[in-house]
Amino acid sequence: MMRILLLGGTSEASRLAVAVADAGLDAVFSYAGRTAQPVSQPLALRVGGFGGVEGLVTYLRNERITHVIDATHPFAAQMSSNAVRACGHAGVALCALERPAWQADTGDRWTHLATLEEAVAALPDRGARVFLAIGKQNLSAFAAKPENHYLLRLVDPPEAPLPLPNTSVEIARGPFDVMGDRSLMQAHGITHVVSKNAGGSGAEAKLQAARELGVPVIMIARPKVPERRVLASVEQVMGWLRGGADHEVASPAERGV
Ligand code: 3Y8
Ligand code: NAP
Repeated sequence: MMRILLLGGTSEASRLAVAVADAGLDAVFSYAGRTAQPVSQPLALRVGGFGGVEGLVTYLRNERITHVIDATHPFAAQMSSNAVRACGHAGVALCALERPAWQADTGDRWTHLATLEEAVAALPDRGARVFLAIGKQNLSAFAAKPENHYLLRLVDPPEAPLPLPNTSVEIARGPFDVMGDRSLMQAHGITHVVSKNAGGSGAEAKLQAARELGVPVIMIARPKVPERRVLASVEQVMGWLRGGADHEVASPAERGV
């Protein structure tokens, strides 16, 4: 009897949850519990970590999960890695629903960097007005350059003091639109945008706004995650679920690539 664990937290996960609910499939939607009021979902909900790989194996067995869909964010590398290991250990089918990385377009002024630390190093030492649109978890790396002004966009008001002295804080949950991001960046006289290569449409507006304003973008590449079957659309995932976990879209390893 099919029972699905949907690891959520992205727009794609929310769209998939609707398709899974509409198909009447037995599924649980999982949030990490990073935000105070995550958007509601049309599936049974669980919130919080599982307790590492072992905790996830126990959960999969206790809840008789037959399929895991990792629809988390491309930067949620720890969750994705745990899912690969736990599903391998528990013999549960796994696929990832992942949106393609953004590609620079003509007129874009992007600098591609591999890590957060390289992004900090790429900023001026002082005098820049930086739109740090990377959330809350990675702000402390930018304390290495305290003499810039940082515009932070956070989902919830910060509970602890921020690790940066010169900040403006915008509390907002995406998805965002170009008009809004453009006027936000103009209002704050932004000279640089720092972005993770999240892909998808929910966070893309700032890149379009930067292009229109001629503002350079520091683009942080995605972290590596272990090999697993990756699907690119809700329809492909539904096909995978209908077709049974063991055939349909073969994983790259199965295709010998
Ligand atoms: C808790 C669930 C949906 C999902 C919406 C997407 C779009 C809007 C854009 C910017 C970039 C950022 C951030 C962002 C976006 C979507 C998507 C996306 C980026 C929520 C959500 C949870 C989170 C966690 C949060 C992180 C933070 C990252 C803000 C809900 C709203 C910056 C990623 O305060 C914190 O601790 C926030 C932490 C992880 C990255 C970070 O390191 O701080 N997302 N975001 C999920 C959970 O608990 O499991 O609250 O409703 C979901 C969404 N955020 O259903 O419509 O699909 O990407 N999320 C980034 O891209 O860099 C904002 O400001 O331009
Ligand atoms: P992460 O660093 O990869 O994961 C850290 C730990 O958080 C995991 O080991 C797991 O704890 C727990 N966790 C993460 N996602 C979970 C989920 N969906 N359900 C249950 N537990 C989860 O993850 P993150 O980058 O903090 O992302 C957390 C959530 O925010 C995810 O749902 C992700 O989709 C969403 N999100 C993240 C970003 C981003 O930029 N990172 C952007 C948009 C949305 P245990 O080890 O205890 O199981």
